[in-house]
Amino acid sequence: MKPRKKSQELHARASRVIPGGVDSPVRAFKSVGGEPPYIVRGKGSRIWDADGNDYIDYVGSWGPLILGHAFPSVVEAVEKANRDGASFGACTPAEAELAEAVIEAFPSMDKVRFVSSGTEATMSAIRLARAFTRRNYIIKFEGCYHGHADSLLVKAGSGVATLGIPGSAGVLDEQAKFTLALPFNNQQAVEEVFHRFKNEIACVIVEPVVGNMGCVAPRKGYLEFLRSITEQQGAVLILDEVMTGFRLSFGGAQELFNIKPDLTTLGKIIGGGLPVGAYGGRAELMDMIAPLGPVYQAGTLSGNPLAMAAGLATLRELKQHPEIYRQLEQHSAALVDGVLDAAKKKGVALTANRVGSMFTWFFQPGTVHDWDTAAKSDTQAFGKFHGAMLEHGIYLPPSQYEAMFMSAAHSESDIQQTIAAATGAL
Ligand code: KE4
Repeated sequence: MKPRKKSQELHARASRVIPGGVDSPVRAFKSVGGEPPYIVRGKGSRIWDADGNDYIDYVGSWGPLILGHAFPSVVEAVEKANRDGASFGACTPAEAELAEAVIEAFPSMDKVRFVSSGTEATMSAIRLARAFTRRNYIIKFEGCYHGHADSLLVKAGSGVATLGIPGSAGVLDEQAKFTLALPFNNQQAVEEVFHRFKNEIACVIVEPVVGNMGCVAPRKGYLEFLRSITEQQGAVLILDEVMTGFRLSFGGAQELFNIKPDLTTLGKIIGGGLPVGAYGGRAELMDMIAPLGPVYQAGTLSGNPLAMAAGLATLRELKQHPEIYRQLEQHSAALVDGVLDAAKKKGVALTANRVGSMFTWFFQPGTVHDWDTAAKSDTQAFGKFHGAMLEHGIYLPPSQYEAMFMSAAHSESDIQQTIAAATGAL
């Protein structure tokens, strides 16, 4: 590993003109310490930094790159589209093509609208749910992240307060109080709030498998419970599959757990590395969206040709090679178990959660099933591990509370190299 001198110079330059030198906070490495490598190239399972160091990458742009970096058919599709013009702000054939592919994979959707980020998707889905139900309150869960719209940057009030409080400066109390932030995997908390706010709750939005407190799976029956109570109470169930869509299976978590939501949000993989988000669901709701109905939502680059081309090429590859999901399962299981074994041999307190190719090692002895248990992790120990793995050429998400991602490009030898590195890093 060469000293990351060029990355340091680049970070000093960026920090003079961009807040924290980053365009998204987690990239600043604040929660693991040290300075971020500046990435100049990716190919397959690897990325290279400005000093010529290469790393086996388990971030994969936070989920989109299920095929690996610079996948040939994705690169070609974007290059071809670009030669015909990057954006028109007009109707183009590729939008319906990608919409049909998404709807075929997600039968809970009659219609889908493309936007340019997961944040736009969840923000729009909540606006639609409020319009459809004519209700104000929304339920989200602590540890789940749905992007940075004001109504979602909210944390749980203390104890009985229940009403949300701002999770960021600049979010008004008046906005936050309509968001009820509850513990994940806790049915009683949801029942109590639906009782207390009878006929006032517009929707429940949930990551069906959480990636944003680290990976946390729903307890058996939990998603079915959310589906039935929202149905009984006339609330909209929004499955935020920005991370899990096309990741956990071609039909996402809703296929894996056989849950039919009213609305689904997507992103990441459907853009193949370019900016795309989407929200979709029953026509009864989606036909309320402008220009058909009273719910306004718009976007200059929504459905742009380059992003559509990247998404279509990615979904085509996944559809033509379903064996990819079996390989992702096998490689992810081998890696997670290999590192757990190494930790056991060294007497390091480590637990892991994994669903398919999303996984997290938590530096603690317990089991992690919600934010409170996740937060018991030793983040210092994680930071040390992260830094040591980086020195061994392994690039992990720079936070204990993020999921890791396996791609179809990761090989057996990548897995073995990573386990060997972890054995030294623990
Ligand atoms: P974006 O606005 O970042 O495209 O999507 C927001 C979002 C919505 N829903 C889920 C389940 C998500 O995971 C995300 C974004 N994920 C994070 C990674 N934990 C993006 C990384 C970042 O913020 O830099």
